[in-house]
Amino acid sequence: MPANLPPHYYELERVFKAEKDPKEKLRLARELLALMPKHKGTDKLQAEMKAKISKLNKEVVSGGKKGGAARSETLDHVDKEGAGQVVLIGPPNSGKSSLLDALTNAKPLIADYSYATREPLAGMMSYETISIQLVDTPPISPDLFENYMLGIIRNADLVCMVAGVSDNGCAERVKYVFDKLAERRVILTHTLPDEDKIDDPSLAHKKTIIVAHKIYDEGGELRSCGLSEDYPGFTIVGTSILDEGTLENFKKAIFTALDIIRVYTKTIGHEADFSDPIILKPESTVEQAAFALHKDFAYRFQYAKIWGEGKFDGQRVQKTFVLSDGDIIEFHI
Ligand SMILES: Nc1nc2c(ncn2[C@@H]2O[C@H](COP(=O)(O)OP(=O)(O)O)[C@@H](O)[C@H]2O)c(=O)[nH]1
Ligand SMILES: [Mg+2]
Repeated sequence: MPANLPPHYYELERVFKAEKDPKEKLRLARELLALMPKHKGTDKLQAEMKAKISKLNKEVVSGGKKGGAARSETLDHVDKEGAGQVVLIGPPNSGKSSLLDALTNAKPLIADYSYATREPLAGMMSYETISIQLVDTPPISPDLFENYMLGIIRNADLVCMVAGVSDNGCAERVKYVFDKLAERRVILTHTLPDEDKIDDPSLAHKKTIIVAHKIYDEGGELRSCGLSEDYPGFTIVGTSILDEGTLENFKKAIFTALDIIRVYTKTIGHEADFSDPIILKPESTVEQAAFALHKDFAYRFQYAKIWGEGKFDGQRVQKTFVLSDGDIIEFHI
């Protein structure tokens, strides 16, 4: 039986074979396995790739030292929680840890010296009816680049590039981060390209917003460092730890950039449950909402009733009905 591998599999395989860094090689191996169609024709190929993954995993965990002490943590991956995972990256001292501290329950080390943050640290941020996960990270600069940052960024749903606009050399420091990541095949972009227009599958395009942090310098003067001229098209949100309103704007900008909708459920004869919405991509249908809730639900589905803006209360709809943010849905099975 032929394997019928997708054309970009071979491209990615070439990149995989040439890659020397075991962590990146491991990530590429997992990607290749995910790309393989799962049928009899690829059984052998799948088994071989799984064996490679297992070998690379051992190598990464032992830090490349044969027989060396195994490190329990893998820094290149943070388990996702909540409605989306947002990674805060940027040059040293720009205020990444201060933002995590101000917006979540996490307690990072904040310091006026560079390189205080040594490892990724996650915290949960509440936004209206949902929680969004923020991940603080070590800086990216000519003096420090942690390879695991590539894994962290590739896994995230959204990147926030935190620029300290009252820091000396802000523009160059931010440019360094964009360039360094591009050199490692991670492209920070304001709009994701259509999947069928991506020529090089080894590139990861990551949706990014820019945070113009420390908009007030120590003298209270309003600052900027030319970000809107240097990065046209990007959402740029001005923030300061000292100004609660700017932090609220930042939360809203994150929610908007995540590009998700919240759909609430209600059971027949009860009020809607606003505590735990189903998180979906925009333009999702009632069927996709049912599927996200439970596979069985989607199969047994008869019809649904919808409440929301621009609908009649309790309007009866079929599974192809397209949902909007804030809709309430009652499944009838
Ligand atoms: N003026 C001003 N300083 C800030 C602000 N946020 C953080 N800082 C200071 O900037 C320095 C670096 O902050 P930190 O959060 O550790 O930066 P990180 O290295 O990017 O994690 C600390 O001295 C903070 O007190 C802000 O909004 N305005
Ligand atoms: Mg920090």
